Amino acid sequence: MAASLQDILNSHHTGRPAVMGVLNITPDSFSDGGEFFDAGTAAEHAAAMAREGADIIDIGAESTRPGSARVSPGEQIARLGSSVAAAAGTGSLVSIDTSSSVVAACALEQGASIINDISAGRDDPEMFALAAERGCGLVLMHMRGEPATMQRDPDYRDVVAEVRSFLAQRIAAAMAAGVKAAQIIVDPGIGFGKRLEHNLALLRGLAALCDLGRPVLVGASRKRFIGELTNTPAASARTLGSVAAALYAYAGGATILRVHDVSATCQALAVWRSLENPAGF
Ligand code: HH2
Repeated sequence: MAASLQDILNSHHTGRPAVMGVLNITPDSFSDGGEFFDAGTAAEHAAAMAREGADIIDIGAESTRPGSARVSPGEQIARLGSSVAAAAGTGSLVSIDTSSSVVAACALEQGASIINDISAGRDDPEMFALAAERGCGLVLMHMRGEPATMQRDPDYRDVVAEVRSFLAQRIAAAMAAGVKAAQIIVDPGIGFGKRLEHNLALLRGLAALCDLGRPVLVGASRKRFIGELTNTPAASARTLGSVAAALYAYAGGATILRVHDVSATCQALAVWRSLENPAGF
């Protein structure tokens, strides 16, 4: 059975993994750009991911791949059309991947229950007030710089400590604006202003982020570091590497896994969890 919002927000206590399936309604996403750009195809893909076991469908109308340009709130809303309502009708939860409070408010009206803000409330000063008022889930993600510039020679002294301290600060800022701790999910932002070694260090160091006391979301699926490690240039051919990264992240404490390949990830998690919990069998 698909998880409730409360299940997701408590998943760091229960250890129940939640699979978040990606639905990009964009012409240019690195992983699946253009594939789901019309309303009918988007709704079908949402329904397919729900059937495959997605607890959450994460809908975005702005690509955030390195070098991508911004998309205005009006254009994001136009691209979304009725896809949030269609995805909410599948029985999965819906998260809206946007840094704009106007787009987020529109998606919440249509049935979304989580705001996935890759800017962690830095792009739009109204975002925290909206999340506070609506009591929805709120993903705060780490990003160095902006998508347009973030891969220009990113450097850290201690990437895990710096990401942890950034997320702690953003939790404090959200709470100062009235968001409850219990609404918040944190995310190290794999691939956002990070080189290969930074991504690997963060995946190895998830315990430090779990220590913030909130569920940890990891989005490693099809990302460039998997291509670099395996010499797989085509993002769509990175499923097996993505599943390995998702399992490793789950074993390291992440309970929300943002993935393109829902069925493969759910199958891998089912086997992993059965092996981990002999009492259940
Ligand atoms: N990654 C992407 C987009 N949104 N949100 C969170 N919380 N965490 C992530 O790691 C994350 C995210 C990038 O992946 P994708 O949506 O496939 O590509 P694009 O940004 O090009 O649409």
